[in-house]
Amino acid sequence: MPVLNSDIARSLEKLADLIELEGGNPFRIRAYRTAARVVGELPRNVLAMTTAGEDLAELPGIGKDLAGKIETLAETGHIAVLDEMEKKTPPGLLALLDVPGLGPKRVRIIYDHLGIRSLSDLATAAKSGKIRGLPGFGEKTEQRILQEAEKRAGAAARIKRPVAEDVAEPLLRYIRGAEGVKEGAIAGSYRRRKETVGDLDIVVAATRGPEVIERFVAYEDVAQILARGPTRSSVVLRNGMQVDLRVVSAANYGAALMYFTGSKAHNIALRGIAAARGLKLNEYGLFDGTRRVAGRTEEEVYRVFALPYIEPELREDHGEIEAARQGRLPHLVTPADIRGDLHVHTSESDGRASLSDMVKAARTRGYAYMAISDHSKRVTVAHGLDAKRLARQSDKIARLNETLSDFTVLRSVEVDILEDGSLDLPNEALAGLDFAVGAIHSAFDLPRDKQTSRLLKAMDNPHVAVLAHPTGRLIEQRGAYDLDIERVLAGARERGCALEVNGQPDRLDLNEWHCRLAKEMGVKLVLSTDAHSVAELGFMRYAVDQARRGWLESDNILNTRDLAGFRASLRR
Ligand code: DGT
Ligand code: CA
Ligand code: CA
Repeated sequence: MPVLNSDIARSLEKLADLIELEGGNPFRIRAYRTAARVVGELPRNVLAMTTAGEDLAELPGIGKDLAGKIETLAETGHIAVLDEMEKKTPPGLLALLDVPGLGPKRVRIIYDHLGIRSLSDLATAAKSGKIRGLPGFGEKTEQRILQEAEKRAGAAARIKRPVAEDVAEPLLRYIRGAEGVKEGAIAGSYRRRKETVGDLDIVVAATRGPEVIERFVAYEDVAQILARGPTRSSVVLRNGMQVDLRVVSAANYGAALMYFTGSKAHNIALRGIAAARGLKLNEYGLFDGTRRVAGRTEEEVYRVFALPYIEPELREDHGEIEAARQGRLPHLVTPADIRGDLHVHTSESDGRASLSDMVKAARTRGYAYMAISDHSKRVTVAHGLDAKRLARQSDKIARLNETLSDFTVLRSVEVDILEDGSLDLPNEALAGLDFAVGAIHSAFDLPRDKQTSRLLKAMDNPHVAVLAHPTGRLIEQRGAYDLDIERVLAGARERGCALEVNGQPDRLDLNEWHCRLAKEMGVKLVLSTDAHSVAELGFMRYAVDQARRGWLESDNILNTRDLAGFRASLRR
C-alpha cells in the first residue's frame, strides 16, 4: 500500500500530540503541527515529489530535519522518533488521545489531576462526576466523555470473529491433544456465532482433568494464568483474549456444553422448564432429586423437556423455546445451500485479485454462479468504473462465460447511490448488466426522512435488484445511518428488490434483527461476501451465521436457488 499524504500528516499530528502530552517543547510541537498541515494540503503525493527530485525543505515551514522525516515516512510509513514515543507512552493514554474532544492538553489535565491512564478509569471518573470540576471541563463535556469512553472501552474488549477463530481453533486442537480427551468444543457466544465474542469458553470431556489443565496453561500463547484448579482454569492469551476452560466427564458433557454455550437467558428459561417438571438443570446434568436423568448430550436434555434440538445460534431466549414447543423452529440455512456469491470485487476497482482468479476460486468453492460488482465511478478511492469501463468489463465477462460450461459469471456493478437517491451510472449502462447492486458510500448523516427516501428512490430503479449493506453500520466503529428500516423493508418488498446480508466481519449488515424482520415481512434476502480478495470469498460463512441468527431459511434467500431460479427472481 502506498503511503498517502494524509497518512504522513496523521503521523506528524500524532507525534505533536505525544510530545505535548509529555509536556515537551512548544516550538517543536508547533513545527510538527505546521508540517502536518502543509503535507495534508499538498496537491501531489510526497513520494512522487521526492522521486521527481523535488526538495521538501523548500516547502513553507519545513526545514531540513523535518523534510528528512517526511521523506522517511513517505518511503516506509514509519519514523523512529514516533515509534519510540509510542512505545514509551502507556497504551491506555494513547487510547485516551483518540477519544473525540480529548486532545493532549485535556488528557494531560485528567492525568495530572486524577491519575487517569485508561478508558475504564476515565469512564469511572466521569460516572462519579470527577471530570466536570477540572479546569476547562464542564458537565456537558463530562457526559460526552462518558459516552465515548464507554463505547470505546466496550469496543476494545470485544473480538471480531476472524480474530477469535484464528486463536480458538488451533487452541482447541492443542487441548484435544491431551491424554484422555474424548470430546471438546468452543462454547459461549463463539458457538452461538455472535458477531463478536467477549471471551472464549472451552468445554472438554476427559477422564483426567488435571492433565488437560496442565497442558492448557502450558500453551505457548498463554501470557497470564488467572485461575487454575483440577477441572477449570482461566488464562489470558498474548493478544489479551481471555479463555475459560472447563473439563467434565463424558457423562455430563452435554449438560456442560449446554450450560457454557448459553446464552444465560436461554439457560434461565430452560431451568424454569426443569423446575416446572420438578427437575433440576445445571452444568452437571438434569436431575430428578439425586438421579441424573440426562446430560450426556444436549439432545438428551432437550428430549426430556419434549423439545427438539435447538441450534446454538437461536439460543438467546428470543422466542426459540416457544417455537420449539410449537414445532415451528426454522430450518436454518446452511453454507451448503449457497449456490453463488452476488457481491464481489476485482482488481478492476479496489479488489486485489483478477477476474479470472476470483472466478477460479468461486468454482473451487462449488458455486454455480458469481456476480462481479465492482465500484462505480463516484467512489474514486476505489478506482470506480464509468460506463465505458463497465461495458468493457461486461464484454470480457461474456467472453469468459463462453469458455465455462458449468459456471456463469453474472455482470453486475456496485452502483453508488448519490445523495438525492439517483444513481452514479445512467440507465443505459445498467441495462447491459444482469443486475445492479445499489449502495451508499457518502452522506451518511442525512436526517432519517431524507436517508430513507434516498434508499427508496434508489430502489425505484428497476435495475437495482439488491441493496448492499443496507444500514451502513461498521461494527463498533460506526452506527447505522439514521433510517426507517421498516419503511426500507416494506419498500423493498413492494419493488421486488432484495436486501443484502453482507459477510464482511466488520459489517454483517443486515443484522440479525433486521433479518428476522425481513423474513416476517416477506422481503427476499441475498447473502454476499463483498469480497475484495480470493480469501474473502470465505466470508460467506459469516453471512450464513448472521442469517441463521436471524432465523432465515434457504427459501428466504435468493442465492440458494439455481441459476435459472435466481434469474427468474430478478425484477422484470
Ligand atoms: P461473551 O463472552 O460476552 O461474548 O458472551 P458469552 O455468552 O460467551 O458469556 P460468558 O463467557 O460470560 O459465559 C459463557 C456462558 O456460560 C454463557 O453464555 C452462559 C453461561 N453462564 C455464564 N454465567 C452464567 C450465569 O450466571 N447463569 C447461567 N445460567 N449461565 C451462565
Ligand atoms: Ca464467552
Ligand atoms: Ca467466559
